[in-house]
Amino acid sequence: MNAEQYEQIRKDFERDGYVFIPAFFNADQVTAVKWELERYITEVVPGMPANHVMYEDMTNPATLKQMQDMQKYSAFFNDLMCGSEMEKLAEAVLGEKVIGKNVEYFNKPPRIGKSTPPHQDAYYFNIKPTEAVTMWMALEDADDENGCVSYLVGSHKKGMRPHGRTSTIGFSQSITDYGTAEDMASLKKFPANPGDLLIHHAMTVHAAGPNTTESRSRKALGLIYFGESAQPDLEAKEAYMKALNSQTV
Ligand SMILES: O=C(O)CCC(=O)C(=O)O
Repeated sequence: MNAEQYEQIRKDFERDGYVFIPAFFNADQVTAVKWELERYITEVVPGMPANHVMYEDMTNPATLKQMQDMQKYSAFFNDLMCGSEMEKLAEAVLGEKVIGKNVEYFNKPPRIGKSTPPHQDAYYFNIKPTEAVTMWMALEDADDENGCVSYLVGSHKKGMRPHGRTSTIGFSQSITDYGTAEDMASLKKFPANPGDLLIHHAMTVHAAGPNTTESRSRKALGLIYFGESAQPDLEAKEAYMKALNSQTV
């Protein structure tokens, strides 16, 4: 990618709060990620702490839906996040040096994959300023039937929305006043093919539908970067923890 392309991406990100880059990864790169994922699930997952691995149905390993901090257990995923093209992109959109924080796995198993509640990542991050970005890499086709990601265009400039407890495993918080006419007017869905990349700002409101298909999963990888200006916001963290502990599911 040349300097002009980076600049265009930065401008689009600044205006809309997200960027969609089709075919950012080629087929070989997608295959390499999927291979590592398979190895990881077989060899690493059995020894991972329970809070880093989530299932739709705890009693059924085939329903694996989410994993956290995969960079800590796999040099491959660490290299994908640190010193990589993704890191360069994160720096380009935030306009500062970044620190790779988390490599995540997002799957929606067929039939039972639940919707991703509308949220802003910054609500979970508790940082000030809220300079952070999430990269979402499609590993399989994602569409309306199996739960593609959607954004509210420009929502990164409209402040933090109120969040409340959900019963969704892996996404404990949902925007409580989501769905206004203004929201619906700015809603944009992003069907994606393997290798496509979505990048969103930590303040961008996003969600994804459930997987209603009979046999297609919806696998994706998420990479989170904080800008180096982002510092822990202890006040926000305290409020978040208080809300978390006081709300009932
Ligand atoms: O994959 C999904 O359904 C949601 C992903 C997400 O919320 C994120 O990448 O921040």
